[in-house]
Amino acid sequence: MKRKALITGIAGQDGSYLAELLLAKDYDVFGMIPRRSTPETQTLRIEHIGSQLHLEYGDVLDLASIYRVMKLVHPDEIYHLAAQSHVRISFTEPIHTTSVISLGTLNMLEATSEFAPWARFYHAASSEMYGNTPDYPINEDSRMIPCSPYAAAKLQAYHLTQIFRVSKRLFASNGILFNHESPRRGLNFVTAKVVKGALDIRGGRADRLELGNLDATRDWGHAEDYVRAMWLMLQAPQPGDYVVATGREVSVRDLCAYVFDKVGLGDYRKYVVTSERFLRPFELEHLRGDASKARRDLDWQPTWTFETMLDEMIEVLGRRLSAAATAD
Ligand code: F7E
Repeated sequence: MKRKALITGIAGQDGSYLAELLLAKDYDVFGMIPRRSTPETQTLRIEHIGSQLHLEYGDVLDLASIYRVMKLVHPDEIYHLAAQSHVRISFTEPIHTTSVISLGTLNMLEATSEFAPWARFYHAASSEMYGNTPDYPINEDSRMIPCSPYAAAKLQAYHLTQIFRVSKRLFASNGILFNHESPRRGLNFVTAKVVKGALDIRGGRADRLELGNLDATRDWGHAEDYVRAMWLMLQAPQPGDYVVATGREVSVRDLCAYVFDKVGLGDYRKYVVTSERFLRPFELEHLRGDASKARRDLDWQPTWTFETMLDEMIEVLGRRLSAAATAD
């Protein structure tokens, strides 16, 4: 019998890589997709996978729809990735962000304990939960001091996952993933924005790039490596919480320097300007993770570096942009 996996947020960056990984491991893969006003673009990241995927309409805020999907699928593993995942936007849409993340996770946990209590449950927690913690580099025991509505909601969902682990005896794990990127990254996250911005300038479609805080640092890995960690967490003998990170910290400024040089534009300072619009009302300044526990207990380690990840983004986005320019 094939194992069955249910993924919420399957149409996002991580959902698409995870679906590919699970199909390669011979799972039956089901995805829960919310009805949106732009169905034409909603499944772009998973279109290439085709009919191997089973997609069902369902929304994490609609408990009845989750019940229906759970009863239909009878999943062995549940990967709960759905969220409003943009930190700055969580300041402008705090109630929506909090509902989708906190209540959405509670709904998924309730539905799991009601209809699939045998299933192994993965919750996509986030390094944002640590905020500007003084405990550095960050591991599972570092203090969590969230500094955005997004982070506060993730912290609640993280605790709910732990509470269901104990009170309902669910096999429920939290993956505390640090930033992870790829050519499938949304264009309003900083890595993809910088890569696209530099390519647009090189192609004559723009003459400058507006960014926010250039001094922030992040621990950036590749989404393909990070979805493998999600799967490993659900194969472990016991549920738990795991930091997933590379251990290397790079500033937005150095990200710009690398990308602008790589595409042949030279010094990024000729093109990058800072704009109030992209500053956050409360910034998380620095993030660097210590993934020793994942290395030790899950035998996980990253295979991509910051540079190889960006090189791939530059190559794939470059091809996509020149195909679009030719189509014009
Ligand atoms: O920002 C700075 C910004 O939006 C990274 C999400 O996946 O990872 C992600 O959250 C840094 C921040 O990601 C711009 O202020 C400067 O310091 O790419 P980002 P994020 O906020 O770190 C965590 C782990 C998640 O869980 C989230 O879901 O870059 N920055 N200028 C900018 N950021 C953006 N987006 N745009 C700028 O113009």
